[in-house]
Amino acid sequence: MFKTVATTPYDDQKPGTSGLRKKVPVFQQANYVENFIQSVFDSLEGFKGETLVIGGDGRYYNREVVQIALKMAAANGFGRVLVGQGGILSTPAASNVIRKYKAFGGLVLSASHNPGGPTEDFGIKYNIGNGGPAPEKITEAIFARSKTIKQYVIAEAADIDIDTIGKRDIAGMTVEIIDPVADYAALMEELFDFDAIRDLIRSGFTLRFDSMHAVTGPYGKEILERRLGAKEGTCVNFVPLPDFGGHHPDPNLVYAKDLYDLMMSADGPDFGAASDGDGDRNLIIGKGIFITPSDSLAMLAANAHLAPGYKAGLKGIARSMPTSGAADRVAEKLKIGMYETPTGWKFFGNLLDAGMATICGEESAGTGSNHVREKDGLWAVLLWLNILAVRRVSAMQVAREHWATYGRNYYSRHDYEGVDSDAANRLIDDLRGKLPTLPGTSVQGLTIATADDFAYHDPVDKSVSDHQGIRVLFEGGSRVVFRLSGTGTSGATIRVYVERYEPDPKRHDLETQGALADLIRAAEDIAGIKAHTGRDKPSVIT
Ligand code: VG1
Ligand code: CO
Repeated sequence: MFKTVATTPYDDQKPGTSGLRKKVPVFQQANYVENFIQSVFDSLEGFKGETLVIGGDGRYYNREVVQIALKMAAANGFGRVLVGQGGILSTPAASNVIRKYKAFGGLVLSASHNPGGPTEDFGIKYNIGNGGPAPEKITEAIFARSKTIKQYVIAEAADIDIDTIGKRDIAGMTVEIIDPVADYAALMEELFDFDAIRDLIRSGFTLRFDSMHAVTGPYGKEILERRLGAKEGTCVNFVPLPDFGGHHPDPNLVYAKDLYDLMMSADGPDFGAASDGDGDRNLIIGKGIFITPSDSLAMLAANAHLAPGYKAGLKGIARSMPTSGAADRVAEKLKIGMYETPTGWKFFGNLLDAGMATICGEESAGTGSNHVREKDGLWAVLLWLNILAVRRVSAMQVAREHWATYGRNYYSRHDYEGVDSDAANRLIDDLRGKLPTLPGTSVQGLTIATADDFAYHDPVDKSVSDHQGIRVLFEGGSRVVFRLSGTGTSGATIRVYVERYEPDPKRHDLETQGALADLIRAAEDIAGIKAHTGRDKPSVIT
């Protein structure tokens, strides 16, 4: 019933910021998927007879990998696997299912916001029993194993029906095909005041939710339209497609420009939002105002107590290092802990498990809380709606009042995508070499206060993660941060994060790029992006 298959290692199965991401043809190489999944299982202990969760964002190759993973889970000794119907589970929904059914862990099949299709991206990520991405200790073990793997085990069984809800069997292991939306929707009803949101919508408040042809379509339809009574047509691009309709399912001002343009128009709805390929990111745009993800984190934290799930207040806030300091001011006012972690959700898990943080966020359109251990796009939308339903003001007013109280952190990220990897590494190495000489010097009229290579000391498990981004802080609180992306699949992406703090309400109406112009020039002067890469402007500005 089970067979052992001899294999040879691949040398490139190193999980990045969020799992292993490669082009589909790379995953389609002989034994590539099998090697990685076996390396995952070989890096875990004590799962015999336990439950595994499998689900993905529905992109191209999702269904094939679900079948392989099921057969390998059976051969490796799992007792039961829960699979989202059709192989679908948004990333936050997968996290919830792992927690709710006390699974040992889960395989999340996604390349998130990266494009999908036969020549585009695919990804596999392992999540642990708390529902969150495996910590570095495990991802490092998986990579080490993948470099020495000699064999894998798999059930010799026919593919099983993953499209019909119900219980079946594969080589003696139970497989339960579950509704991908039901458990998640039930959790949202526990956290938020659906009656208040329904009243808001009944009073004429209009919204649009753009699923970008990706996984949140069925979640948005069920929750926003069916349960909360938003009119049909509120959800757009809600049918998940294997190639996301040929688009980038990345909810930012570039790839969700239609939504942005609508929200800036006179007859646009009151509130607009979008989510990414796997449903963990959110884009929030109020009528006439884009809310940066860093600001959204701060505004949600400041108002979270208005939602039933957070009425007891927050224990603490955590943000990734490149995320703006807006949330820090909220934590200061609330007199709660504030934690600064490296990029990637895996670093929040310990803080959430230890009850040190309740809300977490990243500048890359990720916000979430202790309800799961992933960022959660629709959760952020619902928290915004709950806050607006209680306060009965516009998103614009929420933002203006927030800035008046705390000051405004102008913020932008400039990405240089598809850069030659050697050139990108040299740029970072050169920067690192320059760090000791930078403090005290001036660029573009700004004086550098400190400069370092961010290292994170996890306060819970005491692990240390080095080289998590170069930070240059200027006198007065502005800063630029440089790091290389860990989610791309071709060449390198250099990310430059730029931030200026502006306490004066009279200066809260500036255009963002203008407000950051001297810092953007300073970033170029410090890093020599053009000299290293030949690029004189970023490919994406968010
Ligand atoms: C990017 C973002 C990071 C996010 C990660 C996964 O990583 O910057 O904040 O956690 O994507 O997001 P990088 O290494 O490319 O900068 V997603 O929606 O994959 O799940
Ligand atoms: Co995502």
